[in-house]
Order: sequence, then structure tokens, then C-alpha cells
Amino acid sequence: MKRRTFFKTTGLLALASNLKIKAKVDVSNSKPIVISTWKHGVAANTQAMSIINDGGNALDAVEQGVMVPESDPEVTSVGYGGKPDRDGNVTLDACIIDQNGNCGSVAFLQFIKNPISVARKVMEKTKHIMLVGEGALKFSLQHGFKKENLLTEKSKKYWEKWKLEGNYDTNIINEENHDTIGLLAIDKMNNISGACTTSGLSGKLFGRVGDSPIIGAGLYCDNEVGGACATGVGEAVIKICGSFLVVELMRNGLLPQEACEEAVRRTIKKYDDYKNIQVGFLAINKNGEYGAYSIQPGFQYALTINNKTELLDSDSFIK
Ligand code: SD4
Repeated sequence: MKRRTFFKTTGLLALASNLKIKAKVDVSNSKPIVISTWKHGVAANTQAMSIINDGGNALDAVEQGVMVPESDPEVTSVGYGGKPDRDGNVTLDACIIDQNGNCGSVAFLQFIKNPISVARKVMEKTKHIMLVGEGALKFSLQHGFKKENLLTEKSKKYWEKWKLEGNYDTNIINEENHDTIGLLAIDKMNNISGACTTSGLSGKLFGRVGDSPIIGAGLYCDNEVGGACATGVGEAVIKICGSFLVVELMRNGLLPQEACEEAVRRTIKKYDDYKNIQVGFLAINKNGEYGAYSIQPGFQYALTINNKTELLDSDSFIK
């Protein structure tokens, strides 16, 4: 065995034996496939798969898929109607990655209902990857996006009550606070793309940016390997370059489920108080195999294969 191959092989064996985990998810070989976080993923997946069924590509599918919860005022964690920061501002983060590894991102963007489409414009119309705050807003307006008030009566009422209670704890476990949408799709041409969009943690500081618009943290795709996305406390995801880590683990031979479990273990190692936070990962590989894992129970994801969409419960570290 050549020296390099030896090191590569022994490294992987060591990694595999450290993991002591087995894939728990059925590894069916079904494509096209769409997978996304939380229950609002059901409507997003349906939209994404209808684009794929009409012969559309994964990039259009992921963008238009996540636009569904972005535009829905009843979804209070993404886009229009998103819960505000502690000063009452709705500030949005989003990113998108295509099959060629091109990416675009916006962070701390206000007044624009569909930040994912601005992220796509950044990717397609500029030489940059990321625009933030006022610059991102100016760019949006220059590209025809409409400036709107995103704070709905419902979110305003929630915020007013929240202020009175003086609860500045952003560590609420599940959908009360964490329900970013991350969506991954493989189309009929076997190409993968991903999108991630959120209003972030409610009660965050003005100007705070989470993992969702950070390429490699909230989202990562590589058309040779697969893709991953994250939900939960963004700071914890950023610390381990979560989605990039999951994709790299898959590149090194792990199944999506194993890779998600290892990323959760890495997160936990960095947090003595991991019992108080939620982080969840979703992943798919180019065979159409998928995985999901979170720290806490309660993380749900939507899976669409063969035009059938299911809302599934992720396995979790804490049972
Ligand atoms: C963030 N990851 O801004 C996001 C929060 C979230 O599901 O809602 N995740 O940290």
C-alpha cells in the first residue's frame, strides 16, 4: 500500500471507530430528492419538487421552495412576519449555492421579503459572495426588490409581550425560536443546490448575524459529494463550520446520517451546557441517501422522494 493511501485509509478507519455509530436512516436510492428543515419544509418541498418535475433545475427549485415560508406571514422565523430582534427590527439572513459551487449571501438585511432571491442576485450579478445591512438593501432596491415593512401585527404583539417579560434568553430549544429553513435538492440531471434563509434568533442583538448566511456554516453543497444544512443556535454551528464539516465527512466516506451525528458530537464537545441548546443538521449525498440528527429531540424535517412528502422526526443525541 502506498504511504499516502495508507494514511488516508487508517485515518478513515480511526474516524469510523471513533464514531461508533451506525446509519439509522433507510438509505434508499431515490432521486430527485428534496429535503428541508422543520414543518414549513413540507410546503417548501412541494414547491421545489414541482419545479423539478417540470424539468427545472435544482437551483430554481431551492430558491422558489424557500420563498414559500419566506412569504408566509404565519411562519414567524423566516422572511415576512419573522420575529424581530430585541429592538423590534426584522433582520434577515440567507444564502444559496448552485451545482457549480457558486454562492451568494445576504446578512442583516431589512425590509426585503425574499432575501434568498437577493442572495441569488448577489451570486449572479456581482463578483462578490456576501452583502450585508445597508449595502445589501441598496443592492436589493437597485435590482427591483420592493421595500416593505416585514413586522406583522402578530410578530409585533409577540415582541411587545417578550419585552415586558424581559426574557433575553435566546436559547429556547425548538420551533419556539429555531426554525430557519435549509433546503437541499437534487434534480433530474443529478445536480445539487441548496438554500438557507431565516430571521435568525428572536431577541438577538441588533446587527447579529447567525450561521444561516455563512457559506459552510448554515449551508454547504459540493456537486461531487452532496449537501448539508443546519438549524438551531447559529453560534454553535459557526464554531464547527457545521455544514462544510458534514459534507467533508461524507467526502471521506461517511453516510449522511453518520456525518450529521458526528457534527452534532463536535458541537456538543464545545458546549458544557449543550443540554440548553438545539442544533440540527440535514444532509444528502449524490446517491440520494439522506440523514438528520440534532442535539435535542423535537427537530423535524420534510423529505420528498418519488413525489411523496413526509414530515419526519430526526433522531437526536438527547433522547
Ligand atoms: C440563527 N440558525 O440565526 C439560526 C436560527 C434558527 O433554525 O432559527 N435556526 O442562528
